[in-house]
Amino acid sequence: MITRRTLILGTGTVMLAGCDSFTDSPVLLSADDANRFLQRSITGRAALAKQYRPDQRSPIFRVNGTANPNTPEYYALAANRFADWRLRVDGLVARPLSLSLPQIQSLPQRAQITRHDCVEGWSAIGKWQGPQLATLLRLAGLRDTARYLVFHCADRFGALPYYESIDLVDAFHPQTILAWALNDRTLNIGHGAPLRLRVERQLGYKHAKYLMRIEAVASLAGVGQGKGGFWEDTNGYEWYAGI
Ligand SMILES: Nc1nc2c(c(=O)[nH]1)N[C@H]1C(S)=C(S)[C@@H](COP(=O)(O)O)O[C@H]1N2
Ligand SMILES: [Mo]
Repeated sequence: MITRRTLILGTGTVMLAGCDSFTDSPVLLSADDANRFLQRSITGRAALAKQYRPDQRSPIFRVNGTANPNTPEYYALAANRFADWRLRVDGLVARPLSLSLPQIQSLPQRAQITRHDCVEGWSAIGKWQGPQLATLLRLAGLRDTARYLVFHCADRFGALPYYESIDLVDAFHPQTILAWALNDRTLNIGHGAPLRLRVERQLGYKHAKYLMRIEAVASLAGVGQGKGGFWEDTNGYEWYAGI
């Protein structure tokens, strides 16, 4: 095991200085090896999802899963154009938040054109806009014990509420945003109005629509049926649906 690593980038040879616990000798890498090492480290979980040009957007972006939550509570919120809707951010945070849509829209914004991949076998490219989830988490102040973010949605599938969860690596990934706009228009009900998660390194079912509450938790065991999401609980889908 290498316990201490410093990359010294030179012109010809690149030295990866550190202590190998067995030999205690410095590890020397050729420039090619070093490039491979760097490439591996940036294609890990922190790597960005591919972004596309505006002209590559799909002419039609399908609506999938719930197309309208169809509950009296959601109807009332939608009837008032979500003026009374609030996003709660709570659980293991120092400062619980309750944010209106205009407040969310006035935070620093990120826009990205990405491809959505659904396990059911379709994809679509669209432009999503909203604040980074990281911005809200910094406002709320995550406690040290927090390990996952749970996204509670307004809709139900049968008797069960839709929910999803991600870990802190995805929560603080720069492309993880809370989107209120698709293709430069306010999100419609089909696509998850007023706010939905975009977690671009994972499959479609992780991108929770109709967000009501984001809860920071230490464990997923007590949430839903314990597997971290509606499809994970009911159909055995993978919790980590990386693409
Ligand atoms: N709340 C909620 N979020 C959801 C779903 C859902 O049914 N309810 N379906 C998921 C699935 S399987 C996909 S592919 C995408 C579809 O998003 P879209 O309707 O904007 O295409 O939303 C995901 N998020
Ligand atoms: Mo999906």
